[in-house]
Amino acid sequence: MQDLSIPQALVSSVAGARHVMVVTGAGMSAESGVPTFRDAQTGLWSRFRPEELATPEAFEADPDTVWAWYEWRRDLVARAEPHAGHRALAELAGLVPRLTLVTQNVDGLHERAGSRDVVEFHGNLFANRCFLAGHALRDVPRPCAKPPTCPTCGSLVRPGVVWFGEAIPESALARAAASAGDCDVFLSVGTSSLVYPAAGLAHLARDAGAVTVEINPEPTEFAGVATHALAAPAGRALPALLASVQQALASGRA
Ligand code: BJW
Repeated sequence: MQDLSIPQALVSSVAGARHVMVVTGAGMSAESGVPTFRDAQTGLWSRFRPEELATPEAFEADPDTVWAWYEWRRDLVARAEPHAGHRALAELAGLVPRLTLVTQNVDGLHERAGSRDVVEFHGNLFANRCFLAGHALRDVPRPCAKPPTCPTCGSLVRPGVVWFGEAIPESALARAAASAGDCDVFLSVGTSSLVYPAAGLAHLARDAGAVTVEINPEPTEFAGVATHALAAPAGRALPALLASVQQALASGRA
């Protein structure tokens, strides 16, 4: 594989940063074999559009189908492994004074790669709660073909993720917004930059004066306003960035 050249100005910004913020999206997990959100789903699920399954209205209308889609994704994620890009982010956190990692992904791959204190902006596939009262149910035995009922209130159990039209968990939103206003380098990795409020974080950081970076093989609209755009997959760009930052720190060039 050809080496990816990282702009020296970007390396210096990261190596000298006080606070690096990273927001990841579905493209971050693509090289682990987890399809991006808008990639065609395979097999049984190819006739459904994810945007039409990830809503409270879809669950109310057909809970069994929506639950089965999430069970299929849980199986897929349980078999997936973090890749070199996930590991590079975990390692980068040890090189800079502060790194805030916000993920829109619900797959837990950052934590499995060693990242700590990850802000799960859209929840987690394995954290269930009941539909009506939000009672938390972490340990639903699997496999589980149909949504179980809540032992406390009897309502159906749903995946603990944030669907379209639902609010982002308050603490995740507050931490992410505060970090975006405080960071000096902001990396947007593997996201279409279309789904709000997550997509707004990059603009918050840019308006507050951060150096902004997009890593995406298919540049999005944000690439046009970012300080740097690396048109490469996360599994290649992040290890290359990490190696350049390590080199700069070792040679005192930060
Ligand atoms: C690679 C790669 C590789 C490939 N390496 N890259 C402002 C304007 C208009 C609308 C709105 C607005 N504000 C809010 C809205 C409404 C809505 C919204 O944003 N709609 C837009 C579509 C327009 N937002 C909401 O509804 C949010 N809630 C909200 O605003 O609540 C308000 C409220 C307040 C108070 C009370 C009540 C309500 C909630 C959004 C929740 C999104 N949830 C989902 C599902 C999560 C659960 C699940 O997984 O099932 O989150 S939707 C889906 O989109 C998922 C993702 O996290 C999210 C983002 O997708 P992402 O990551 O960008 O993935 P893709 O697939 O789109 O793109 C992948 C990218 O990777 C591509 O660019 C590839 O090129 C790239 N890639 N391989 C690097 N190897």
